Amino acid sequence: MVWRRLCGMLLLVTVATEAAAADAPPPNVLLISIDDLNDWTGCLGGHPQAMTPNIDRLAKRGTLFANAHCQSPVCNPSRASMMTGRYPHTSGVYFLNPDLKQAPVLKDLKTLPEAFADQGYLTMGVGKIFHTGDKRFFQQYGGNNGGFGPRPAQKLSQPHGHPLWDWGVYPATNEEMPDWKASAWAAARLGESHDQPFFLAVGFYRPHVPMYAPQEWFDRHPRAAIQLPVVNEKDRDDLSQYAIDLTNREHVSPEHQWVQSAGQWEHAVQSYLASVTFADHCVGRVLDALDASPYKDNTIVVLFSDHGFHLGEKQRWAKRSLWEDGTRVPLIVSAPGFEPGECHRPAELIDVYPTLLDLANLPTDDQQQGQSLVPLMKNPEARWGHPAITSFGPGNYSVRTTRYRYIEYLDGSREFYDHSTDPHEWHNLIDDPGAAEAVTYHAQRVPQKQREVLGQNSTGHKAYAAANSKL
Ligand SMILES: [Ca+2]
Ligand SMILES: [Ca+2]
Repeated sequence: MVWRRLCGMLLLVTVATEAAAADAPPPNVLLISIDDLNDWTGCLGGHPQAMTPNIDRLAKRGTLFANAHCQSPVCNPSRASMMTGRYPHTSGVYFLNPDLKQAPVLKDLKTLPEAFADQGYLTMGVGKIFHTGDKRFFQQYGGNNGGFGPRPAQKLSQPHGHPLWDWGVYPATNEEMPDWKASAWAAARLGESHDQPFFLAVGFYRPHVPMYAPQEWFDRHPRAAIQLPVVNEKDRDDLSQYAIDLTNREHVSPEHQWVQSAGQWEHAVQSYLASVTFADHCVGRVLDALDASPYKDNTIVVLFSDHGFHLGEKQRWAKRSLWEDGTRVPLIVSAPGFEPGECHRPAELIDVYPTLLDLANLPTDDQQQGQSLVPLMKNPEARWGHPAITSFGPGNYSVRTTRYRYIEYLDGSREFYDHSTDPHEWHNLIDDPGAAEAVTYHAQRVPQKQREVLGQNSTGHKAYAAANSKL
């Protein structure tokens, strides 16, 4: 009898605990990825004509990490790192291949959506979240809907070079754009009733090349009024030949000299701005669907881009650099119960995984190499001893702190920039006696253990080999 009464009491306690948990349902997660978006957003101010009203409104309701950086300035390693919580120098995935499942260090790890699935979440994805093969990682996957999108029979603006490297007005309608379809798919999922918490990831392909978008997005950025990025013609004079080779040789992006002489600089900048505004509009369609849903007040929203992009700065184009233009990314985290804010402490994309575990009250993972950003969401001025580390092949590292950037290359050449006086990183202070102490502090934060390069033959592998061939 006593035993039966005890069982009855235990049952009551269990029921009561479950009822309490049901009162505070676990938060949903909406993860929004934008491919190759640098700091040309309204909220980051990287270009005075950037027009991103939807990203800006998300920034106003969350924490804008205004000093956030990728772990690699290339899609595949950046995303493999973020989605597993391991740095490229830990995994050996430094460049466009191999896939994370081919890397011995990563292949058995739970990726971010899989970690949520393990905890009872419904995981859904659409578009580009991982570099490729997204459907492996989600319970429901809405497809890539044509990836980089439809292309005209003939290139519009750059007749030579890589098939994706082009820009201009194309196609005629928004409905033909894969990002439009992805936003519709995500909006439909947000319009459904789910009986478990969800993790929904939406990956947009623009502004990645080809920088094509319908006419209406170009109309928002008239070419005649386009402002070019500020370029200092003497900028490269204080760089090593290795730094120039690493970031220019064997690349598939156009030479800056060609872009200028062909009269295409304004057009390419316009096309990037138009592509960004289009992608932002697709972000808005998803945010509108969230706001119209019952999930509005119980969903964590994270928006990020996988790396930066040069449009002529340092007289070069595209990604694959360790400079601010190559590493700085938008990163916004909006979560129920947190005050909006702006944080200038260095944040890393690798921090997103542990941050989301923390915000969703899921078990922490000690093997994660990033840090939960929750302390900075509570207090953006909090002390923070974690610089942002970016690599581009073993031996090539950038260390970004609140004020400075330190770069160290495989050949031993180094750079040091003070962002409080030099936001464009024009003046290399590495030999400035006044900077010596700060240089030492940063140099000590360069990773000491690093894996060999995995994979072969991608643009990054080739640029790395070309720079190293002169050593
Ligand atoms: Ca990318
Ligand atoms: Ca310089």
